[in-house]
Order: sequence, then structure tokens, then C-alpha cells
Amino acid sequence: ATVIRREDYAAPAYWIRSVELTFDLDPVKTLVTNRMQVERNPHATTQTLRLDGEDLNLLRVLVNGESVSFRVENQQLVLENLPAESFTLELRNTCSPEKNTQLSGLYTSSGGFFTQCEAQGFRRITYFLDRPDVMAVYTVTLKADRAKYPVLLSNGNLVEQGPLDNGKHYAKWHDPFPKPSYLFALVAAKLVCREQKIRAASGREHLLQVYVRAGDLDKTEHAMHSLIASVAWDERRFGLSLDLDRFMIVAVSDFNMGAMENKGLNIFNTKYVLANPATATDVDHAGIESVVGHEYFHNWTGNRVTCRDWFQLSLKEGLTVFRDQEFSQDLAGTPSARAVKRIDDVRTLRQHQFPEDAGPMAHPVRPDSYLAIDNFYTATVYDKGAEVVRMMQTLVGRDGFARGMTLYFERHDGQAVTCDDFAQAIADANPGSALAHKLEQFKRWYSQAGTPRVAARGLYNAEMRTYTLELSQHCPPTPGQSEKQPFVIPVALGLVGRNAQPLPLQLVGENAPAGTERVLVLSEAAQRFEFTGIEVEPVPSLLRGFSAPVILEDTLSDADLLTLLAHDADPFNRWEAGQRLALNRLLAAIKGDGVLQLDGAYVDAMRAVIRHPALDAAFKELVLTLPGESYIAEQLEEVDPQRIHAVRESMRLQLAHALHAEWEWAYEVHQDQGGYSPDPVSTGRRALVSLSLAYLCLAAAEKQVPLWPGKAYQRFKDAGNMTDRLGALSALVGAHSELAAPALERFHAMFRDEALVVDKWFALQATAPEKGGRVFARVKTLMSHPDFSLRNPNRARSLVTALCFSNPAAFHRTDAAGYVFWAERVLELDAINPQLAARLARAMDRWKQLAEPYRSAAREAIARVAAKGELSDDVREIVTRALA
Ligand code: DPP
Ligand code: ZN
Repeated sequence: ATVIRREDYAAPAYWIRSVELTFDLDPVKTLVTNRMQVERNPHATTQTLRLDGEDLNLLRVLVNGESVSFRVENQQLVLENLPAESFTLELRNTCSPEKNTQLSGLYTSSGGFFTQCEAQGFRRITYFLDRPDVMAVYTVTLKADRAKYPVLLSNGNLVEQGPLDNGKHYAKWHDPFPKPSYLFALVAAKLVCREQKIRAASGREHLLQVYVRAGDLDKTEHAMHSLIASVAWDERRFGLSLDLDRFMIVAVSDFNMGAMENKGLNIFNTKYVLANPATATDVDHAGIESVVGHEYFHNWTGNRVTCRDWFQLSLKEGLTVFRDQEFSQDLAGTPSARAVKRIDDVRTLRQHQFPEDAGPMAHPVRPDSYLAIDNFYTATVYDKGAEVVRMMQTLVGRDGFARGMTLYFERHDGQAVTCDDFAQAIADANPGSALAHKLEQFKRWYSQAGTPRVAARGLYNAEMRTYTLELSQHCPPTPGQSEKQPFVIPVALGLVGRNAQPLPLQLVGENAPAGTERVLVLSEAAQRFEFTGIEVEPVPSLLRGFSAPVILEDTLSDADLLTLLAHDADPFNRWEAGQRLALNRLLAAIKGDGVLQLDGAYVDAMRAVIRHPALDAAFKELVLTLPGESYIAEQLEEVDPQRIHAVRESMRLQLAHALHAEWEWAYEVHQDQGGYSPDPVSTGRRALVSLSLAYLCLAAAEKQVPLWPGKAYQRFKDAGNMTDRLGALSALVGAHSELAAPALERFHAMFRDEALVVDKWFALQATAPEKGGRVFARVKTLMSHPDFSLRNPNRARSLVTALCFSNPAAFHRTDAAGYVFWAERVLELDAINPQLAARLARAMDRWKQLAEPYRSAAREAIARVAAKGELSDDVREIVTRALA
């Protein structure tokens, strides 16, 4: 195990310009012939060629057709005394797809062959310069049994196909675009496909295909629609068109990630392809839309312009997450639906990235070192990376950003580049902007880890009619970075008058107000902004739309927050005010005597939201959903997960009772009319109905009245779609109703053949609100359910990851049984699939924040994992950092 450092980057000693691969596919032993055109890099300091390879059996090495001497050391094939300039290098090796349980490289799933090469899976197929700055043109021939593997796919265009002897057949594919090895893909399987021809705005025709197993064709319509929408959106918003005649998506049920953007042949986790109203929820539909978009958008941001090295991962991931977020917002349409999407994205960021930035795995958006690159496919690289791109857009404007993208492609199409190159292009296209003026400082977002805290204090001078806003920033230390320099932080703001009107924003020295919303740029440790002509004392609405990934520390009172909740023109901050009101109450009780007594002001405010005639149901549902237990934990110095759970449950129960009439009303008036459609309006209505039903069942459970649980059971049985069915089931489970068990049993019987629904069945039980240890006990029992397996990543996540990450009260037990369970599963999984094991290992990231007895027990469990002799680099890196 060696630490890889960003500062050690050097161009390779050789380039591989083209590669011809031939696969004789066999599950036990696949033969790979690899013919490369290799060219010496005249600038390199060494003439030794080192090709990466892992778990391969090397049979032959020929240089210009002649056998040569070689050695294999440290998982590299080492060749010396090579011809000057260019030569042909031909290798033959075998690998064993069936034994590949890591799901990295070439593996089998449900009797077919699939690949996953990002980040370093290609070296598990053949020896290669397996690094993203080596870009080659690929020609791939696949040979396989015709009956078992009727479909043979690879990147690019199909150039030839036909029969072979012994019941085999072959297909030859050519991808005209040079690409790094991580974008290589092949599929050989028994599949069917939905296909559609489209004509792009450019006039060019394309064939779009979605490949699935035979029984799943009725679940491909939404993915196809999403793909068509993605193609159109990228043309419209950024002028980027599809550059291939054919674009394929293939669904596979064993997959470590969500999906993979291989050139022309995206391979997807079934979870992000398969959906019909009966099997997939609204959330699933939204997930498919965004992941299909994400992978498609990578075709430009990732594939046409790729990363120089893996430290630059956010170059493609942060940018592409930003693009898929914008895509979903643009499709959502209305300002309110856009805001709902934005709130969802910020919730994800706060739930996953903020804790990461505060824990032992904190790293910059562009990391400086790693042991296992797979550990850096993180919320920081993806979601904070997207926020960094969003801040650039905020600083240069939407049109300016589009100009920057155009310049980026003009400069770098076909290249492997760095995050600096991207930021430079956006700045250069907008020379007068704050981004251009402060580019070097702005780039601290790439180099400094940690979530900055922005403190805000406002002072109103009634006599002078001025409002002075003092903003200051600081960023706590993170591992390896004790001192931080100030960031460039765009603070979008408005000032709301006490009687609700937005106030005009004119800084002293300006001769006219610049509207009622503007962006201040905080770039010093502390700055003052003085507004003039402010007629009434305002409530500041800061960081509108969450204009920067920071924690805002302001001095807003309950009354201020109530004003914002009722009147802020910015829907994000309106929601935020509601969350803060809830959080203030939760934290006071948690830090105090553990008793939460809900006050009339809060209840009235929530009642007003539910009954509000103009607000969308989706928005109401978000306001009425309390902050999650992990998010609450992040606000505390010392965390007692059981106490957080108890206080939050008590608040939920009080809301259930206090707003009973409102929940009944909301439940009745938001029922679906007509058929199912996953659009934002119907989705929001269904979400509010399910939330209402959950509260109604909760209230009923306490009073032991059977009416609402009975109704929920009926709804569960009769539901016309999965969203409603799962919502009703979840209401029963969440209220610990007696009807939960029969409903769960019935649900399983109905959907036992739908793997993705069985995942939901496991996950729902693993995330049920803990009560007296029964949820944890149930999870342990479910581990031996015939449908459970650690080998399938989705299934493993549905039970084990769900418990350890999403159910703090079931996981953090005073008897440490949760941690023992965690350690056992990490070790068990590490022997099968290190990437997955390392993900699970991160459930303990925040152990140092725990109160006793949790803290000591957690340390012991981590130490137990660390003490194991044969750990993968992936897991070792996580536990070593956790204990440091
Ligand atoms: N497949 C992963 C993603 O699209 C890694 N590139 O984010
Ligand atoms: Zn991606």
C-alpha cells in the first residue's frame, strides 16, 4: 500500500495511441488479446514502461511481433530496452470474471458479462497505462456463445458482426473518440432493448437504446424519456450535442455505484433505470431522471474533456452534478418546483458532505493524497464540488457561465485537464467579474477542506435609515490543514420588512438601489456592508438559495424566523426558517432536560403553512418534515443518539396531535386525481399525503384508536402506485402499528420477484424508528432471510448500510451491539467487495463526537477492524484515518 500524492504527478513515459482488444468471453477464464500502438513520450525522464495489471494471468508479450523479456513486479508489467519512438505491443492474458466479486473490471452478473473500469478496473482486464491522461482509440472484438450471450456491446459504433464456429458469434466495435481506459466498457448478455430514434436540434439522427433483462422492458419508459430530455437539454442550455450515432444504456443488478458514463455505453445500476408506477416511487423516478442526465452529461464533461489525474475527479463530477441539478430544476419548471429541488440537494449536502468535512475523512474538493482512489468518490468531490461550480455561476451569471463553458470546450476538447483549467476558462470568459478578480483566492474552495462558518450581525439605525451588515468568516481546522485562509463567498441576500415587503438594496455610495435581491461577495475575514434608505427595521434573509456551502451563524430571533417563514420571497430561506424554528426547539430540549414542550407559536406557524392557499404541497411537505437525527447531531458538541431520538420522536408525536385536524384535511384534499404521473405537482401531493398519514397513524397509535391504521392498511392494499403503497406501509411501520407485520408480509409476497422492491422492503424495516431495540433485533433476523445476500451491493445497502447510516437510534446502542454488528459486516464484506466494505466503514466517521458509553465502544470496534491482518487498502485507509 502506497500513498499517492497529487504533487507527484508526472506525465507517463509512453502514450498509447490506439488499442485493439479481442475477448474470448468465458466466465471461468476469459482470454484477452491486447494490441497497442505505443509511442515514447519525448519529455519523459525514464524509458521504462510500466503497465498496471491486477489479478491477471499473463501469457505472452510481443514487441513489434517479437517476444521480449519482461518482469512483473508490484502489480506492474515492466518492460525495458524498448524501441525508440513507436512500436506495437501485443499482450495476451486471462482473467476470471466469475471470481470477480469486487465488481471492478470484468465480472459476471445474472449470467451475463459486464465491466466497471472507473477508477482502476481496466487493469483487472489487461495490462495497461491505467491512468486518465492516456487516451487511446479503441477497437474491440467480442467473441462469445451465441445462445447464452446474444447481445455483444462495446463503446462507439458496431462495425461488424457474424457467426463463428462452435455456436459462437462475434461483434466488432470501434470508438472514434480517444478515451482513457476508465471509460472502456463491454457487455455480453441475454438482454432486450427499448429503442428510439431521435433527431437532434443539429439535424443529426441518433439511435437511443435501453437494454434490460427480458422481464423488465415494461420498466424502461421513464429512463428513455429522461435520456431524450437530457439530449435536448444539453443542446439547449449549453449547445452541446450528442457526438455518436448510437447511445446505449445497459442495466445490471450487481453494481457498486449508481451508474457509469462509459463512452456511448453507459452501464447502470438497475435502481437507476427500472421504473414503472407499480414498482417505483416518485423518489425513484426523480433519481432515474437525474442519474440518466448525469451520465449523459458526462459525455462532454468527463469524456470529451477528461481528468488529467484522479485528484481532479471533481473537474468532471462536481461539474456534472451541477449540470444534472440544473437539468432537474429546468425540467421541474416553476420557481416553486425549482426551489423544492434545490432544498433536496442542499439537504443531501448537509446530511452527507457537512459531516464528512467535519470528520476524519475531511478532504479538499481536489484532494492531495489517497491510498485507494475509490474512497474519494465522496460527497465532497461530488456535492461540494457542484456547489463550487454553482458559486462560479452565481459570480458570473447564468449567461456568463454558459460563455465560460463554451470557452472551456474550445480550449480543452479532447484533452485531460485540471480543475484549474476549468476555473480559468470560466474566469477568462468573464473578465469583469468578481470571479476573474479573485480567481486565485476563489480556488481555495478546491484546496482547503472544511465547511466555512459565516457569522452575520445586522444593525439598524432608525435615524439614519441605514442597515449595517457585518459578515465574518472562519473555517475550523481539518486533518492536515490547521490554518485556513479566507474564502470567496457569494452571499445572496434580501431584506424583509416587518410588514413583509422586500426592501430595495442600495449600498452607501451607490446612486440607486440594485433591486431587492443581490449578491455580496465576502472575501475578507470580516467585512461590513452598509445599506441606505432602509425605512423600517428589516429581517435579513441571507444566503438565499443557499448561495454558498457554508454554515450561517446569525442572531435571528424566533420572531425573525417566523417573519421569514411567513414572508420571505426566497422559498429556500422560507423553508430554512421553518427548519431553524424546529431545530432551535429540538436543540434546547436535547441540551436541557430532555423534555420538549411544543409552543403555540411554532404550532400556529406550521398550521399556517399546511393551510396556506398559495404554497405547493411539495414545499409544505419539506417544511413539515423535521430535521433528521444525523443533521441534529451535527449541531451538537457531544452526541447522545438515544437522547436525540427520544426528543425528536416526542416532537413528532406532539405535532401529530396538535395538528390532527390539519393532517386529516391535508390527507383528504391532496388525494390523486386520475392516473399516475411523476411530475412535481403530483409528486408533492403524494408526499404530503404520506406525511399526513404517518402523523395520523402516530397519533392513533398513542391513543390506541384503530381508525387511521385501518385506513392506512386499506390504502396500502388498494394503492394504485408504489409511492402510495410504500407511503402507507411506512406509516404503519413508523407508528409501530399492529398492522405493520401483516402488511410487511403481504408486501413481500406481492413483490418477491422484484429485486428493487425487495430492497425497499429490507430498507424500510432497517430504518423504522427504533423502539426498545426491536428494530435492531429485526435487522439481525433479516440477515438470515433467504432473500438477503451481502454479495449484491443494493441488497447489502438496503439492510446493513441502511441501519448503520440511516438509523442512529437503532445503531448506537448502549450495549455496543450495533458496533459489533458493524465491525463484523465490514470484515465480512471486505473479503468480497472492498469498495462496498469501505463505504460501510465510514458509518463510524463521527465517533469522536459521541458521548460515553458510545464513544469508547465505537473506538474499540474500529480498532478491532484495524487490527485485522488482511485488510484491503480501501478499508485500511478509512479505519486508519478514523483512529488518527
Ligand atoms: N459512475 C460515477 C458517476 O457517474 C463515476 N463516474 O458519478
Ligand atoms: Zn459522475
